[in-house]
Amino acid sequence: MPSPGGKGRRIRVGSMAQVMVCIVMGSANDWPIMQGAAEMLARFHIPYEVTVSSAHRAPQRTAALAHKAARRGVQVLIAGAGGAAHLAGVIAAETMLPVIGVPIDSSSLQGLDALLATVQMPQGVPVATVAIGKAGAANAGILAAQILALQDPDLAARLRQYKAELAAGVAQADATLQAQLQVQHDGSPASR
Ligand code: AIR
Repeated sequence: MPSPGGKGRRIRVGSMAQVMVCIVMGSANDWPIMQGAAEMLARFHIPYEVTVSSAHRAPQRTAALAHKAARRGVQVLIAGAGGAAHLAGVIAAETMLPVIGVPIDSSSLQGLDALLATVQMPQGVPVATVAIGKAGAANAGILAAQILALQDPDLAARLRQYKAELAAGVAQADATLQAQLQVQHDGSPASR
């Protein structure tokens, strides 16, 4: 797994030349959370890139990134930021590509600020906002995969397999729990 890109550089991951998803973070310090999105994209064999841009500290870089994304063949943008998290919204204002926003719990308000800043977009400029933090980052990767799977049957099959594994995990957890409860029940004085 790469570290996030430095000045003007983007780390590109995937065997195909064409990057399909661009992960943007407000700070390199967001990477431990946003890595969850990258891991999901890698799991589904989706070529992606990772870059840092801040809606506040580098507004021109952010706007340029959003403007160029579609021309470069990117199909989905994932934007993660903490605090006054306007990154996803600013990117959504500058592109017609779908934008998924990940609120990062990096501030003293533990991500509630980022959630509200990301989700409360005005009518006309949607951001698909996921949960705060790690689960949200992973879900952003899955949601991007689901969007791309509309045009890619092989990817859709990989997603179906993932969902089947999720369901099997729940069934397995239940079987383990039932076995534990049975042992407890058989060992209790009342059942003897
Ligand atoms: N941030 C950076 N520019 C605008 C915003 N909202 C966010 C980053 C990070 C937090 O501010 O996304 O979660 C703190 O950034 P840093 O670089 O100070 O650690």
